[in-house]
Amino acid sequence: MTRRNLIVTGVAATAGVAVAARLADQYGLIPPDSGGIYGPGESLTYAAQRLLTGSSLAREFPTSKISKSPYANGKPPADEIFTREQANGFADWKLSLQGMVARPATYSLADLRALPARSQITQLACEEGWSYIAQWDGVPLSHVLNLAGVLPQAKYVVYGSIPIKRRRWDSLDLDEAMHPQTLITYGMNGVDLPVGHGGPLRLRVPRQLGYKSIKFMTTITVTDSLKGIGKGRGSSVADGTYSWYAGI
Ligand SMILES: Nc1nc2c(c(=O)[nH]1)N[C@H]1C(S)=C(S)[C@@H](COP(=O)(O)O)O[C@H]1N2
Ligand SMILES: [Mo]
Repeated sequence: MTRRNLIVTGVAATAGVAVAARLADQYGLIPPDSGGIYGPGESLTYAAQRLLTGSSLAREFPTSKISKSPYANGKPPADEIFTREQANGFADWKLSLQGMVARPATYSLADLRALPARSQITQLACEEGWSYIAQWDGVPLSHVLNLAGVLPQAKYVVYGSIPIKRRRWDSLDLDEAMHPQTLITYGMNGVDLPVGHGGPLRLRVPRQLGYKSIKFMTTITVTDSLKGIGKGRGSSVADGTYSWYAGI
């Protein structure tokens, strides 16, 4: 049987969480939030989506579908560091790339803009039920990861926002991090990424719900384990009540 058949048959025939969990384990597809009451369900969703949808692409739209008034969720940080950076046109904004890489690096916005760019028109869908379509411009995360040289034992890419009071961080498995549509974005709809939408830098992860698209990004860390970070569930929101994997 193919992997796909095996999963479909296994899941459909038994609808058994234990079977699914065993299969997921076999393929190394146990998510960091696999513990607790919802854990087996998280494993089932993550493993099934990874095995069935593989490297599929998020839908891209024509320019005519770009939303006229995209919803900016929340306010830009009222934090002093952010305000100072903003007043300075984000000239000193830095993105650091560290952890399990051969060549750690720090990028300014100008450095990122000098790298090969990609634009894509995708939908941002919030878990609350609203969504909008926009064009995002940036550099594929895979490009900077390849420049840095990801070490063979690495499994996850952790990324986070400016250390304001409520620093937001999240992580992706390497499949999602290396996916061609996962972008470090500095532009939206042809202009600099507005602060309402996470400017000057945000990660766009169009195959997952909006909350994985962290705004005001300053750090990227490559790691083989999420255990020591926060409560070990893979993201600041998964440390709360959200699921780590948010595939659409
Ligand atoms: N730093 C940071 N990133 C964040 C959030 C946040 O509160 N802080 N909210 C997330 C959520 S829940 C969603 S739905 C999207 C909203 O993106 P938007 O403001 O462009 O609509 O940003 C995500 N990224
Ligand atoms: Mo959201």
